[in-house]
Amino acid sequence: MDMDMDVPMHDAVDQLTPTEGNAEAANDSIGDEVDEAFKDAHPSQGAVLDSGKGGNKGFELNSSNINQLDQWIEHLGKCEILSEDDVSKLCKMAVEVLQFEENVQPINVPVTICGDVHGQFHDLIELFKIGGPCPDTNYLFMGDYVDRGYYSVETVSYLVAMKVRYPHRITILRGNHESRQITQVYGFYDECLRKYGSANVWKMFTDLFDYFPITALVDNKIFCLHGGLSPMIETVDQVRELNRIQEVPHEGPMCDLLWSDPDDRGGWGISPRGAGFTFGQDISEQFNHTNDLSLVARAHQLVMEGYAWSHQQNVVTIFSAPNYCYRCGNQAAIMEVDENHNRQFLQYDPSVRPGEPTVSRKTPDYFL
Ligand SMILES: [Mn+2]
Repeated sequence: MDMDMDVPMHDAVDQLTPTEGNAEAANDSIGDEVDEAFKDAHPSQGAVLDSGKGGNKGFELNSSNINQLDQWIEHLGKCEILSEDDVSKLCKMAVEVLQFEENVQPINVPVTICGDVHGQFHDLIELFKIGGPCPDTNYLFMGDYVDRGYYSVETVSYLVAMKVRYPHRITILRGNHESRQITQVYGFYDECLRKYGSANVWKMFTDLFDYFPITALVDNKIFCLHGGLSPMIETVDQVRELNRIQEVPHEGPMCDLLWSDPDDRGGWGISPRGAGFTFGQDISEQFNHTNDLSLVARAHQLVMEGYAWSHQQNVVTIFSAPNYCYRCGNQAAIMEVDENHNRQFLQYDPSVRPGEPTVSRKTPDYFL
């Protein structure tokens, strides 16, 4: 396989409008049950976004729910799913925490910044071994918890439970896969059906995804998001004005923030993904200058070393799913930012799991 660092494998590129084989999978997965779920897919518009500066008013940790959350986290840590009832309780708690977070969630250093996980639960556990356990280490995840891997349910349940248990120690942004439409094509919907026998848990989580913050700002210097920049967004303040509590739109600024990619070509370009844009170094430099930023940190693209700089270090891509899709042979990485804003990348390989497909990174002898 010949893979450039900055270029995702062709067949690993997620597209808004799937073609060929993917379209077939989509048709298989969209049943009546989902149509029912879609009818009331939009949450009530009662969420008050700008009143939460003082903290999470809607949900208070107490000895009772701490105990419950700790039990769930222990259970999920063994890669065992929660009951449907418990997922329902967890998602209700999580809404009460996430609805008070901001579109541009402020974060302090030190923090460890992570990219795509994509249902690779055992590699997420490896990530916490490499980076240190939460809450001892502060974490920022930049989306794409579900789809592709075999354990989307366990992965997103675990991260949401950690978020509710340690709301000031872990931040979970929304990726383009935290969406009703995309999860019906790339695996999470089918996994929920398989593991729970109905789409109820899928609906609970995809309703919850609407509340995830879309960007974060580390010490006012590192702007973090899943995809990239938008031609409709010149300032960070413009992100604060968006109404994010909705399904990821097919176009517009919120869509772009979750879908765009940096590119070697200057200016704005049409994205091969069918959503978002490509943006050049001139765009990144202007955005960082306008907003007094040192860096845009984003995820969303497979990079073989787990991280990759672009645009003369105006943009960094972080990808935290090693051996993506159990076959890409890539390393994963996370980026530690310390109190003095020093950055260090920690790379890691896939965790070894008996009985699951593995791909060696080495070229077999018979190719030489
Ligand atoms: Mn993505």
